[in-house]
Amino acid sequence: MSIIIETMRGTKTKEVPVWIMRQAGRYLPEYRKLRATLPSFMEFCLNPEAVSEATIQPLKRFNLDAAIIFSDILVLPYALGINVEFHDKEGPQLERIQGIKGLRTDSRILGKVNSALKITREKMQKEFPNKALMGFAGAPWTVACYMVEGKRSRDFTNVRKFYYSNKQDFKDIISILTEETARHLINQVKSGAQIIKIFDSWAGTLTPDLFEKFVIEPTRKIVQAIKSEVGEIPIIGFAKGAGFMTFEYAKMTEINCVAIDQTMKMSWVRENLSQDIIPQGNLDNALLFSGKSDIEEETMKILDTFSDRPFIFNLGHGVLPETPVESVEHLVRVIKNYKKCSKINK
Ligand code: 1CP
Repeated sequence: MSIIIETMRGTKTKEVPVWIMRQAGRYLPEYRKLRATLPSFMEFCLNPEAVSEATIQPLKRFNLDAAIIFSDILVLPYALGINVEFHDKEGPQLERIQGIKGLRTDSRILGKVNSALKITREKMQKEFPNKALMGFAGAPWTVACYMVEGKRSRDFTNVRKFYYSNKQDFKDIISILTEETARHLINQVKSGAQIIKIFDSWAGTLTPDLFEKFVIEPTRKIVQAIKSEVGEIPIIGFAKGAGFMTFEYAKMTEINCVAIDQTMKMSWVRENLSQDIIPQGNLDNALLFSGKSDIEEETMKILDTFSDRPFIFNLGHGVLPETPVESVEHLVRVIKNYKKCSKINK
């Protein structure tokens, strides 16, 4: 069994498991080459062969313990009939919505993600039998942010304004997204995903009350729906920017593992996170632009904090497009040599 799944079940494994958010993507030359073979990012995401190749690319280079299916959180709104385009500089551009009228589900679109998972799982069983395949989706709040705002934003103030002036419409959007996200994730598990991750990248823009309503409550429903349909499956939740609300989020949603961003102090996480929840994180993604000794020092600090507790190493947020590949290589080496080093140090 993969050590990342063992860890998520509460076992302290000899090696610390590691994977990296956005581990497939523009910092890899082989990804840029593959991406250039398809005209748009959405066409790329809906091409199961290309997706499968992009998913496996980082496993070929680095000793990572999991692959995450190459897709995007905005494939779901696209499947609901919303026009979504990705532009290099401005980021994603979506047709804006003000309610749920006209939303419909095109299951053929999400079916492409499932086909990609099936192909990838088969390949991994042959080539990387000890590594796990992860499926994912955006959480309802974060996906609603893009659907209502139509593009990225620093703090999605317009979306909060929209909620306060159109409460029922916004609640309807969240409720449709909760149902569709649960279904999308259940289908991913049925297609071969062994771990699920739920990305709530904009969770940190909400007041504690709205955080309970739009982050905790929908995520809890999604986790329950998945577990009642497919049984016990490890689920990672990431409520980026949640700060002290992270602990309530982890407990109330019943996720197995909580991803921690780089703003949190790991000793505080260690003290406050209940023992049955596995922490994951939280190296600053920008640190990969520093020298090898800095990377090593900061990585060791995180590893030492959790040296006697199940823990998954990751960055605090996705790897940045210009990140030197050698830094990622070095990072993974430091993590994988950790036990050996600590023995030498003793
Ligand atoms: O052509 C390109 O390379 C486009 C860049 C790109 C990539 C590589 C986008 C557009 N999405 C992705 C892939 C992606 N997105 C993955 C799979 C790759 C991997 O992890 O190995 C995943 C898991 C995501 C998830 C995602 N998309 C999130 C949640 C995680 C996070 O980073 O916070 C979010 C918020 C998005 C929206 C999105 N899609 C793309 C961009 C540039 C963005 C961010 C927009 C913004 O800044 O608000």
